[in-house]
Amino acid sequence: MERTLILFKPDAVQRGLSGEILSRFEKKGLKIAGMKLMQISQELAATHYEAHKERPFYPGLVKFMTSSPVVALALEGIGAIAICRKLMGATFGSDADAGTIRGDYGVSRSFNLVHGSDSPEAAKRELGLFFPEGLVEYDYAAYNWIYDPVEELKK
Ligand code: 3AN
Repeated sequence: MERTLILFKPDAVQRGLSGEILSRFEKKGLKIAGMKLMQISQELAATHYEAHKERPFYPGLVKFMTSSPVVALALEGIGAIAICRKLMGATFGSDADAGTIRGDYGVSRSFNLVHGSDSPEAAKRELGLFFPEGLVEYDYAAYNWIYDPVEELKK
C-alpha cells in the first residue's frame, strides 16, 4: 500500500470545502491514515517548498500557506499518489478539467485548494514533515470491498 500527503490549503478550509474534498478522496477508495487541522509555521512552509525557493512565486506561496490553518491528511491505497493527483487535476483551477477537485471548485491561478505529493520520495519526505508523530495503524473494513485483496496486489 502506498501513502501520500494531501493538504487542504487555507482557501479550501476558509471556503468550507474541507468536507466536500475529503469526501471525494474517501469515496474513491482511499483510507485515511492521518488527519489534522494545523497552522503551518514559516519554517515548515520553507522546508516543504524548498524546491521552489528560487521561483518568483515562492514568497507569495509561503505567505498564502501560512496565512490560515490547513488540513493535513495522510491517504493510503494501491497507487495512492497518482490517484490523488488525478482527482486533484491540473495545478490551477482555470486549466483543470471539470470533474477534478481543482476544476470543480476553483478558478484562481495561485489559490489551488489542495496539495498532493508528486512521487514516492516526496510522499515519504512530506509525511515525515507533517506527521512526525507517525500515522494511525488500523484495519480499514472498506478495503475488503474496494479491492480483491489477493488479486489486486498481483497486478
Ligand atoms: P502541483 O501542486 O500541481 O504539484 P507544482 O508542483 O507545479 O504544482 O507547484 C507547487 C505549488 O506551487 C503549487 N501547488 C502552487 O500552489 C504553487 N505554484 C506553482 N506555480 C505557481 C505560480 N505561477 N504562481 C503561484 N503559485 C504557483
